[in-house]
This record gives sequence, C-alpha cells and structure tokens, in this order.
Amino acid sequence: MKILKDKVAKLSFVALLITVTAAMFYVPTASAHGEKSQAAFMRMRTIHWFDLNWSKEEVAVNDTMTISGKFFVFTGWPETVDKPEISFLNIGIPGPVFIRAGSWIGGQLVPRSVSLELGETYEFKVLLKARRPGDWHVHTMLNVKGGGPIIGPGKWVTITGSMASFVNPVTTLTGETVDLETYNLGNTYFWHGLWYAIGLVWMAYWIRKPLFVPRSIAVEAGKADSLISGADRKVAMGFAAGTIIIVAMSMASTNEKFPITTPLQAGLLRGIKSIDMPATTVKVKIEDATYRVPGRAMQMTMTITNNGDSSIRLGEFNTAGVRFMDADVSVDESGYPDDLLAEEGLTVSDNSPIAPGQSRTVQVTASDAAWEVYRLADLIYDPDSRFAGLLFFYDEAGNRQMITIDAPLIPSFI
Ligand SMILES: [Cu+2]
Repeated sequence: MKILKDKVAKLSFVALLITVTAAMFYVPTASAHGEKSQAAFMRMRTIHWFDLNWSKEEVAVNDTMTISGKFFVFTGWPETVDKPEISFLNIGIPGPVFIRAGSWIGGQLVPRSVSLELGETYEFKVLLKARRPGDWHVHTMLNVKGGGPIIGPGKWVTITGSMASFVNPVTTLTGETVDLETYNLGNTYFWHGLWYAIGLVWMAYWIRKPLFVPRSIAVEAGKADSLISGADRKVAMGFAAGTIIIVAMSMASTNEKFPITTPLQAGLLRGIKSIDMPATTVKVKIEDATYRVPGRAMQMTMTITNNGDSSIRLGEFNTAGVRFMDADVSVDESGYPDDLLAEEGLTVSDNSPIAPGQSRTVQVTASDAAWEVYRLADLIYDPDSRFAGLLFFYDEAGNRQMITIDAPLIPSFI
C-alpha cells in the first residue's frame, strides 16, 4: 500500500513539473490589443467613439501628434460595468512609446479621473509626444473604476528617430527647467546604492568569522555570550548611530536643497462639460435586428421618420468602433483605421432621400470582415444579446444628425 502511495506521489510530482515547465514555455502571441477578447455586447453598449482624428501617421521622436474626437456615453450602460462616475481618459499603447503631454475633455485638462454622465457626448483631445521608434497601434481608451478598460479604435502610427534623443523638459514653479526623462535619477541611484552598500558592509563584518556550525555549537553549549565581543558591540552602536545621523542629516540637506515641495495632487474632477448635441429631427425605430451565425453581417429592419425640413439619407452605422458606410452618402476622410472601416459596408434596401414628413421602413445590412475579425459575431457567447450603435443621417446640405439605436440582436441559424 505504502509503495503504491509513494508511486502515486512521485508520478503526480512529475506531472506537476511537466505542467509547470510547459506553462513556462507557453508564450501566447498577441495579435489583438485587448479589445477583441472583450465581450461584444459590452463594447457595443458602453462608449461610442466617433469623429476620431489622428493628426499624423508618422512622427519623429520628440515631435507631437494629437488624437481628437468625441465619445458618447451610452444610456443603456451594462449592469456589470460600474457607471463612469470615476473614469480616466487613457491611451492604449505598449508602455510609454509616446508620453502623454496633455489630455482634455470638453476643453479641460484631465490629468486626473473625471466624472462622466450616461447619455452625454464629450469632446476629447490627447496630445502625444513620440518617444520610442517603431510601429505602434495607438488606441483611445477610457478606464472606468469598477468596470475596467473600455478600448477605443486603434490606429497604426510610426515613430522614427532614436530614443536616446528623447527629452521631456518641464519648467517648475521655482523657475528651474528639468528633463523629466532623467531628472533625479542620479540621486535615486546614489541613495539606493549607499544604503545597499551599508547593508552589505554590516553583513560582511559578521561573515568574516565562521558563520554557522561553530556558532551553533557555542550557543548549544551555553556560551552564546562569547560570540559577541566588546568590539562587536561598539561596531553595532556605530552602525546604529551612523544610520540615524545619515537619515537626519540627509533629510535636512534635502529640505535645504528643495525648500518648496507640495504633496501629490489628486482628486476626482467633476463638472466635465459635455457637448450640446443639436436636437434631432430623425426618428428611428428598430423593428428587428438579426445576425447570421456563422456570418459577417447583421441586418436591421428600421422605420425612419424624417421630421425635419430637408430630405435625409442614411450614411453610416457605427458600433464598437466599426464604421459601416454607404459610400454613396458618406465617405471617410479622416484616415480611419482600415480594419475598422467598411467603406461600402452599409446596404440600405432603399436609400433614396426621405422627404420631410415622410416615413419609410427599410432593411439595413451592415456587413464586413470586421464583424468577424473584431469578434462582434461572438455576441453569441454573451449573456445579453443586445446591441447599440450610432446612425448618421445626412441632409441635402450635408448636415449630419446622429441617432443612437439600441435593440435586441437575435441570432439566426441556417
Ligand atoms: Cu491595438
């Protein structure tokens, strides 16, 4: 029995080793940047990013670029994501390949978390300064406390030059200009080095003499006191006093060198200004919405009513960062990321102008590889089969109206 138990124990130990080793050597390749793996209904029902603009596609080290645009905080926010009462406007990049020189919502600088309201539309801008050469997929992104990262569309931006030339100068209120890239580094290294060295010297002092067996024997023989001599005690007192003196003196000299310091600035920013969206004159009722499984498209039957005084056409359907456009009505000029832009992805059964006062029920198909590539088709795995998105209508003069739609999205098989 015992032999069997030993064998089982040995075998499970070997199995554990193999598992651990395999896990160590398993390196998953990252081709997406986070958003694809998030639940489709969450991406469709939280933040709608639109009117995005990346000012450059290629930028040299130390040069800046801006990402600007708007985002709509969807009214039917999912239960499992805390409301965006404490959110932070971030940027999705693999480490500081850019530094964020500034970020604004509604014209206000937002270095801290902000409070956003459901149903509001905000305008934002992020100023990025290039730091590390390479091809980077740059995302706008909102972190919601209690919710997680809500990742906006990403666009490839190339940084050229050399990271060694990167500088980040800042002028303090005391009038001194420092480079944040290297500021205070020498000081940090010096103090960590000094204290580490003092620790080593203390250990070396004792390691000079035999460490373990003779000392253990001495303690067991009741002669522990013989191990610490008078000189040892003096050295110990020297270290203790020296440490206190160095701490006190260096603290005083630091206060002398930096007489003006402030605590870390923190705290939620409330009262962020949203955009006053113009009143809309188009009414859309989603009669039903379906998507084929498997498939690359979703279909909606919608009744569009034009209450305005100019005839309108549907130009775009935008959900989860994917833009389905009817090229006859609307063409992207912002250099929107290719993989998210379906230039001719929107088909409307009858997209002739809808005259003022007229109402029409149409079949709308949003179809593109992005539906599958960005795993919106994975809605089939989600516990809430509802979608939401933005519709953009254009009148004869080219004025745009944004309508939010939201409805159940029912899968169809065969
Ligand atoms: Cu990405």
